[in-house]
Amino acid sequence: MRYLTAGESHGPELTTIIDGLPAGIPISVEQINQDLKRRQGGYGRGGRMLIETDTVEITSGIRHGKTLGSPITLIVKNDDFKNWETVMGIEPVDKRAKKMRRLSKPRPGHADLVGGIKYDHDDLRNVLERSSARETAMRVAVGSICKQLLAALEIDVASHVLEIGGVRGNIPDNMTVKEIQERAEQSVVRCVDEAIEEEMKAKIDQTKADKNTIGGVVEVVVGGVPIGLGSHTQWDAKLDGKIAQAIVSINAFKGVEFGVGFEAARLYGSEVMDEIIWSKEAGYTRTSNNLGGFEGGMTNGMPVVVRGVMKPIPTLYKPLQSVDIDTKEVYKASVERSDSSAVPAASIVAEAMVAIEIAKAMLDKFESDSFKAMQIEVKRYRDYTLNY
Ligand code: EPS
Repeated sequence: MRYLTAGESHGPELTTIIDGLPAGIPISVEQINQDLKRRQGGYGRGGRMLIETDTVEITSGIRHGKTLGSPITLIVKNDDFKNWETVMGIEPVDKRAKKMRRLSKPRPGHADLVGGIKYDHDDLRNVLERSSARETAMRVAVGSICKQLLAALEIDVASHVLEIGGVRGNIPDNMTVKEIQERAEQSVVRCVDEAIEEEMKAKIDQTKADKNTIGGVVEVVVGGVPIGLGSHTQWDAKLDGKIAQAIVSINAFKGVEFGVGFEAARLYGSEVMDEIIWSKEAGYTRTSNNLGGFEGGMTNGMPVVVRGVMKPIPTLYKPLQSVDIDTKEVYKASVERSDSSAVPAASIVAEAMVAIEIAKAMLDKFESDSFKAMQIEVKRYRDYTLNY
């Protein structure tokens, strides 16, 4: 399975084509719209989300609620486009119109300056428009389809926020994937630790009042993953490596870890490795899950546990020093409308990205034209691993 996204933040629409899904996957459009809505929410979002009501339009690849095996086209309209028709127009415009909303003062931490130099743009808006996190709406739509495929194969995906601006919550050890998802859904900051929720909100409020932004840590947990997705045999076949790329590709993400992650550097081997046990009912499992469900780049049957680190959004209402590309004079960087924290929304994007990579790994291992055949093959394989 592969997919490409297209679309500018203030252009007419976002578009995606997904290719390579088997025929017969039951798809709920309502579920996709629900996931798009989840991404739009979260405490700390800015004014743009009041303008948009993201809903998907599907123009190919699905008929009567099921995939056809042909490419699926997804469209999400930008409602804000009506305010940007001249600025984002396709046809050439005169000199005066060219200057409208032109960006010449690159914002530190954004793609503006590097993209401008690399692509020789006179207007840095040409970079901003595509590097905007608006594009992640499309990834969430693709992720929603992948989650529906995974759910039909008894694989559940959940996401939550562990930390915002240094305020960190705790997650009880024994929570199931479904419980994590249910608890996160009830929280405006998507935090499963109720004791810390108010503190996170207060941190966001204070940051907004200070005209600043904050980042955080999000976690994705996947349960029901069969043993042996990915492969130890080649560097680029390791599934944890693919997930790492998928996470760091999310706008403003700077790091990724699995299981105990960076903490492993401070622990003894005896404290980190997950001991192996066997039972007739569950087959081979582990006494702990410090390695986040991966050994040798392959899933080991324990829940996949991935965390991503998001830097603060670089667009600040209290702008930092920058240089005007026309005059080379020192200026304060341009102020664009922004969110003070998008960490809760980013957890939904991370959930989608992990779901996409797990779905791709399932499709690689259980390649099939029809979903029914895939389901039979997955069941047969699960029986095999249980009896190994
Ligand atoms: C973004 C800037 C803001 C955010 C946007 C990401 O948009 P605007 O420039 O229109 O105010 O709202 O996020 C979305 C539009 C979205 O759908 O998540 C940026 O510069 O990355």
